[in-house]
Amino acid sequence: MDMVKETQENLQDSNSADDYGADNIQALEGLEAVRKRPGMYIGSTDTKGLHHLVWEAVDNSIDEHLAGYCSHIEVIVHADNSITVKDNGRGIPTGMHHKLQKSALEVVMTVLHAGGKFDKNTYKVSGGLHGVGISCVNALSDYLRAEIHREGKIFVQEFAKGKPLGDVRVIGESSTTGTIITFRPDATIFETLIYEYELLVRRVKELSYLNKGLHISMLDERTGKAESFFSEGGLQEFVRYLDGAKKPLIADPIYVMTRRDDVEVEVAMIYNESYQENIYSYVNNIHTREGGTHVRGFRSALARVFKQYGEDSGAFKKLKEEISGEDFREGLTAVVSVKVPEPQFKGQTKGELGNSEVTSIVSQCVGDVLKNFCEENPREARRIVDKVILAATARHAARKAREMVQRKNVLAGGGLPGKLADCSSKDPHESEVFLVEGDSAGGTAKQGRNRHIQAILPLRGKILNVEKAMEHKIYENEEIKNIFTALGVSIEEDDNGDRILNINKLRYHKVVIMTDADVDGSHITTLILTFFFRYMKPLIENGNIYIAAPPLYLIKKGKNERYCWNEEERRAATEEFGGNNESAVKVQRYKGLGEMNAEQLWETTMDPERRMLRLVNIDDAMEADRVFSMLMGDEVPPRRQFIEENAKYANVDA
Ligand code: 0RA
Repeated sequence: MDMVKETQENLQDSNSADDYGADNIQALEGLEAVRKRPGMYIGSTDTKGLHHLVWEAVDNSIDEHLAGYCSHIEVIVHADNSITVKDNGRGIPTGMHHKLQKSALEVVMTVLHAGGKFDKNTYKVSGGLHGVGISCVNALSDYLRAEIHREGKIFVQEFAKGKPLGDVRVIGESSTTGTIITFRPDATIFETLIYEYELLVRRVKELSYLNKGLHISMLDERTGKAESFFSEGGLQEFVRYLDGAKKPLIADPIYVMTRRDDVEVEVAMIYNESYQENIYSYVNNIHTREGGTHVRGFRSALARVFKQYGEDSGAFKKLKEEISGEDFREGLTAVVSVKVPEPQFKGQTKGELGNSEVTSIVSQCVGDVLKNFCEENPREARRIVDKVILAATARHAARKAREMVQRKNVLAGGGLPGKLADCSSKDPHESEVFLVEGDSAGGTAKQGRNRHIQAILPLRGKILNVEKAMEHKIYENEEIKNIFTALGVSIEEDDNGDRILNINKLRYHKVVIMTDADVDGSHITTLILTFFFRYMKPLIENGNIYIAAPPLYLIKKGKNERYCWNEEERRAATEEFGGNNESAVKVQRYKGLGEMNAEQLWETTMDPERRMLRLVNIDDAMEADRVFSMLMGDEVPPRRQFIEENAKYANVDA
């Protein structure tokens, strides 16, 4: 809170409305460039790019919140899929920009990268795809309206494809301040114009945890759905939410909120009784999938402080095995969020923070708080180091089990699992393996497949409950061993004793999970995804894991036949085939893969030319992991609530 106040004072004496002038605006570039190569600015023109427009607009309002001037943001999806983002900040300045002979508002809206730089105390994102500015949204919208409440007036300016339709005009008086941006994405640019409510809500909720004290609400006028979010505890509430129903090892999250140099560090962490490590990291509110220097600093503080405590308290006398960094992270759920003035993003997907100065800053800040925690909570600290000892012991047991399984496999000729129907190609680039629920659907898939490039591995029933199982048990499980050997991946250890997945010999670049399109099937998908999330994360990160999408309906009338994947398609097909005689149309509802014959399964679900596959990203897997823990966890109330909620949906769609 101190930080916000300080920011406000700075702003008031250095950045009054009058101050905001030509000097602060640089980098002139035409919006035509954005329309010509939209992908360069917003990543893509598919659904992801479409949603990116919303985040670009919301980011501006969040910057205003970070500067200390905005407490409420509202996102509205209108019936025609246009979007309004509204905030109660200071309002974009509307005064004349002398050098450019335009209003500041028009400059912000029509000049690339002009929006930022007015305030050195906020954390703008320069790298990556974020922070390209509201002018990009304008360029890619066939209509945009900016309404500003400021200085007692309401100002409006409208645009089409980035070009002003007129000057800023005053349309009335106002007793508040704020910015209301409404835009309609350009149909000639985007492949789809349909906004996904769930996707928007997921990020809005995340943003509310990452920016405590900020109210963000969502309204979908297409359906009337509305939700609003507000987090008082910020990351402390976020880790509790992420931890779901797992049994906590300590009563409250350990919480760090400090600022060193220009870097703001916020961390919340909790230990639970599971064996999993979940660290989520953010830089300037952007999720850093691959971590980076902030996560490195966090990990080093964790190992340093608890190692010291384990030694000083005598707990490590029990220790028979050498200890590794990851032993300190078993059962840990943490969120590491930093705000950095000039972040550098690295890595293939720019999902890794590169700023080297951040490592020691985070390490120091977190280290100080952890030392304090140990001094003030010796019993909880002891529980944590005892768990570290267990983790080291279990890791050694798991290594033995793994080595044993691998040795046995070598002795048995190192062959592939008997249940695997392999493909004839040996080129992983073109090869795919389908993990199919049940032997009977496996049989159908075997008949239907393209045997040159498609392999089938049937999985029996529910694979091992990975939540409860100790790791060494995992390697003794038949189905899981089959997955490891069929895929050709193995778990090894690096120089620090930390486990790494060796994927050099991955035999298929596409791994497709294929289950029934019913509630059971979706549970099994969750289970398998959770397994991949926990034991084969690099495959998810590399984009190797897919989910098959079998159709839900077959609509028939006479010779006309059409597969449908959702209600909308079903309605359209029924109308199209039936005209005013819809009763002549036959609707067949598919629930199981077993209801299709080999040819149907091929043409709807397996044929690379016609099928739909959903690429699994790490967020899907994260969510699967959370849902799974909730279903399998020991604590009953959230699980019951979850099942009841989902049973409702199950009935509706049956
Ligand atoms: C430039 C300067 C000032 C505020 C903003 C931009 C601003 C931009 C957006 C975009 C969405 N919401 C926004 N709210 C504010 C500060 C001008 C002043 O000193 O009053």
